[in-house]
Amino acid sequence: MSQPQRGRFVTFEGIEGAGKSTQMELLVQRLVDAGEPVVVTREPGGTALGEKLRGLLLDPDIGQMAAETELLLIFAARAEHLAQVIRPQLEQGAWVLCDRFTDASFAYQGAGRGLGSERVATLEGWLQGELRPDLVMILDVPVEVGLQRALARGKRDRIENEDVAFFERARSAYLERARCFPDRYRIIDGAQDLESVSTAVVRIWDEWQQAQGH
Ligand code: Z5A
Repeated sequence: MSQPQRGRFVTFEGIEGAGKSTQMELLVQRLVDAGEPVVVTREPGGTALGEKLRGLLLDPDIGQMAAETELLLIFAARAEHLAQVIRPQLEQGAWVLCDRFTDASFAYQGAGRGLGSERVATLEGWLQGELRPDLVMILDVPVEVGLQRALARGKRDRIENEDVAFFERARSAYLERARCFPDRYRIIDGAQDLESVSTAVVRIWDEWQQAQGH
């Protein structure tokens, strides 16, 4: 029996309130409508253990946590996610759409917390080997816009309690990564109205799929 072709791994990134979840749902619907096998997941999380770790990471009652602890907990959840969901699903030929992945660690822990990109890259290399997202959609919004949208939902989680400078560093890190790897990254202006953002996402998606020969 022939092996299924490896699936595709697509991630959505951006600071809080950038519109990742909203736009991911839109693409999921397109893939489902086309009859494609789709797995929708998120980080931190995506497995039973990962969701428990997410609860700890975002719990405002925990308060301060050493940046190293935060990074290692995130990668612990990621190791489980890779083993239980991402790798097996890609091997079976599924489209794996993930709300945040390792770019968020470069942005939030590497830049936001100031741990630097080398430590993140070391863990990335150890746990992921050669595995990287095939496409990273970065929804880019000014920090004030993102925080306003996110905070309109109510209670802040532990990371949302950070100051504006933290999110500015995270935003800059995302944009820098997109500049470094233009073949796999796309930046979308997420500050536009919902319909304009969706149109931009779909256009990028269609162009990318064409370039992939789909
Ligand atoms: N984290 C980390 O530090 N390191 C890591 O490696 C990873 C994660 C993987 C949880 O992530 C936290 O984990 C996150 C980073 C950290 N920090 N925090 N806090 P998350 O993705 O679950 O949490 P989030 O970024 O806070 O999600 P979010 O605020 O829901 O953002 P979003 O998914 O980009 O936005 P949304 O849910 O699609 O939209 C937010 C609201 O804006 C909603 O009411 C929408 O209706 C509205 N919206 C969306 N688009 C628009 C437009 N275009 N116009 C107007 N309103 C809009």
